[in-house]
Amino acid sequence: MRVEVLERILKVNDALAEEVRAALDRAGIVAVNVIGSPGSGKTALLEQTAAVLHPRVRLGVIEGDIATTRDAERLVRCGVPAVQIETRLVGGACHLDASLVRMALARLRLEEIEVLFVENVGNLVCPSAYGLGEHLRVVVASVPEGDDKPAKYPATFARASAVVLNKVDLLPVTDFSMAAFAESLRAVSAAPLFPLSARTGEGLGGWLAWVEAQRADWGRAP
Ligand SMILES: Nc1nc2c(ncn2[C@@H]2O[C@H](COP(=O)(O)OP(=O)(O)OP(=O)(O)O)[C@@H](O)[C@H]2O)c(=O)[nH]1
Ligand SMILES: [Mg+2]
Repeated sequence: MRVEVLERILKVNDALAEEVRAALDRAGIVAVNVIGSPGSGKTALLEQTAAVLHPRVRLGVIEGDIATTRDAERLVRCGVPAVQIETRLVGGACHLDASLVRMALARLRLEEIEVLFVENVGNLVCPSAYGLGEHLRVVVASVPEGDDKPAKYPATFARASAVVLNKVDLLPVTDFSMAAFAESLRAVSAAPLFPLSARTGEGLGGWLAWVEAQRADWGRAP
């Protein structure tokens, strides 16, 4: 019974996600669902991305959190149009869904956006099952979480279009093995891996080039 209910919820979500994707396609926007554990550095990555790319690449951000508007405020301070979804106002879900994203889209001027990042609620499990109408998924892992995360959360990593490994500035003070992480990722995914530090800026270049390439492939050509 519970399985049937969940399947019905996911089916309704899938239908709404198709609507969202159609609206994004009409607007020529490439949308990226950003998934990762609480504190892995998703917002920090978006801040660094905005600092270099925006407004040459016109970014927009939908922020998902259970509570607070802090992350959207951080992006607004970078000059990026950003809106916050607080799931505590609609039941406290541990992930975004397509209906929430559809509502958030109505608060953005789509004609001013080329690449839309949707930062999901910090969680490495639940967001994986809920499509948001995005074109691409990025998983943001980080060094302090340990090098075994792709092996322990395979479904999330398997659906990634790209994987960011953040906080490489902390490698010297942890027992994190880059080789072990890369090996466990390769067992479930062929997605490109971008090791970087959103704090020092080390390694950001590859990630930024990937974002620009997606804009050219999916959205309006530069
Ligand atoms: N050392 C180090 N700290 C980082 C780096 N990136 C982010 N942080 C720190 O990690 C903490 C969490 O960063 P956020 O960007 O808020 O993480 P988040 O994934 O958006 O968190 P939630 O939205 O709560 O899930 C902050 O204290 C950041 O300053 C990094 O590359 N290196
Ligand atoms: Mg955040």
